[in-house]
Amino acid sequence: MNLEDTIAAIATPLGQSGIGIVRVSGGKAFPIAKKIFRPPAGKKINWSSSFKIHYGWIVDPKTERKVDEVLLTLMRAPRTYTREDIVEINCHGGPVPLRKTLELVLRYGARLAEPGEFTKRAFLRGRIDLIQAESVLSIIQARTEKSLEVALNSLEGKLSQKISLLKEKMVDLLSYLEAEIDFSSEDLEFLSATDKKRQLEDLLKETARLLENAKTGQIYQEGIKAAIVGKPNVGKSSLLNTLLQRERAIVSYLPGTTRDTIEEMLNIKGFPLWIIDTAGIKKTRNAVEKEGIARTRSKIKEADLILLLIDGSCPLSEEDRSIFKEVKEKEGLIAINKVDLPQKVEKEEISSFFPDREIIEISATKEINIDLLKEKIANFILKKAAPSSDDLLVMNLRQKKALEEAKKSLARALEGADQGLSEELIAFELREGIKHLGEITGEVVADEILDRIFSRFCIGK
Ligand SMILES: Nc1nc2c(ncn2[C@@H]2O[C@H](COP(=O)(O)OP(=O)(O)OP(=O)(O)O)[C@@H](O)[C@H]2O)c(=O)[nH]1
Ligand SMILES: [Mg+2]
Repeated sequence: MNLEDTIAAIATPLGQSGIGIVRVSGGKAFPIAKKIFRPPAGKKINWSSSFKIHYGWIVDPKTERKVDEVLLTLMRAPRTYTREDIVEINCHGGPVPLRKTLELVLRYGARLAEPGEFTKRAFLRGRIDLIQAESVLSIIQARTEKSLEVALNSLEGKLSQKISLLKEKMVDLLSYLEAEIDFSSEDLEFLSATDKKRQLEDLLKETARLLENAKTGQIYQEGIKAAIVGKPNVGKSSLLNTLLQRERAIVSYLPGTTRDTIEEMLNIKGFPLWIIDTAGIKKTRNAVEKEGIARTRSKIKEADLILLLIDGSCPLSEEDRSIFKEVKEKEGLIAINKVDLPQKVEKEEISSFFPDREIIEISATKEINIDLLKEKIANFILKKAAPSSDDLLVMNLRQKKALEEAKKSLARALEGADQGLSEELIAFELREGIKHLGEITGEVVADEILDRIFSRFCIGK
């Protein structure tokens, strides 16, 4: 990627919309705009102005034919998204005016931007660090208000600050160790052995806390998975439909209707909840049903929460009992469905099997106690994602892995200090830890990793 190029892209989705934006960034952005933009007759544009919006037309300079009526925004470096000159052209939101305008921009010296290249430039030019760059993607992909909140925290630099602070402390400690190594012949001690250990312990604790906090943030961002599980015909698909308020899954009076698992997102108090409808578990020789039930079992493993559904209108069967055993180890809620019908189910037996679990009585089709069920699910999530006094932070897998590596280095350094190993060894581990923290913010990061990160962005961002 050449930073000297001027890049351009359509920054809005292609389709019919109110407006669509062509974005241009780089040294040639203003000269290109001058070439293809015409203000209304008699008006002049002050091209050295910045953050000004101008009304006019995009024209093809070869023929002076009008391409679109636009608003042109001029933004001068360095106070821009990429720290380069940026021109944004607000066209009418149709694919033809947008493509035609982009074509002209490319003809006069820009090249098409790669996915995420605008944000990559913001990072490479030092306006934001890698955490902030990645948070831009999280903001675009946020599913609920809570997901957005944690992504915005990262964009603001709250996670970056925490990581930098941790790193500074490690660098401080490292400098003491290095001084001792340099002056080892003079037998100088800059920091007592106890102080070193204490500092390492503190650093380790802080790292662990950050990781813990990020786990909560992850629930805010990615949500949790809840699988509706039960024997055939208890009303699992009906419950899914009622929760979603639309007829997503096929419901029928025939047992064994659902064959494949269905996964949909529900916003519960701002948390994304992935709700999974599964095939009813039973003994079968039918190959398709067997496959469906195998999928149910793998979803049970994957799920954070099992919503065990029991049909209240009939007595418990062996099928119910064997499902009880299958889900006993997983966290979950129990709901007795079809309370609108005469009840035959043995509630006592269920409570004696699950002594710590509350049982909710619902009707999926008559919509009885559905809000209560949602409330219980929300409580379950809140218990898992206990808000801490700190800012909510979230890390993606890449960031988390690097922080975990840093934690391992710190743990080894502490172990070394405990065993009275040489300063060199402890210093080595600290240096490793610092390197891993640098990977998170992007100070030391390989090109392939950067490419991988930004390729997930859309073009024009
Ligand atoms: N009366 C009553 N009938 C219900 C209720 N919930 C579901 N049903 C009926 O029970 C039958 C089975 O419902 P489904 O939602 O298809 O059951 P399922 O658990 O998904 O069944 P499988 O996909 O076969 O495992 C249908 O006839 C539903 O209309 C309820 O709350 N009350
Ligand atoms: Mg079903």
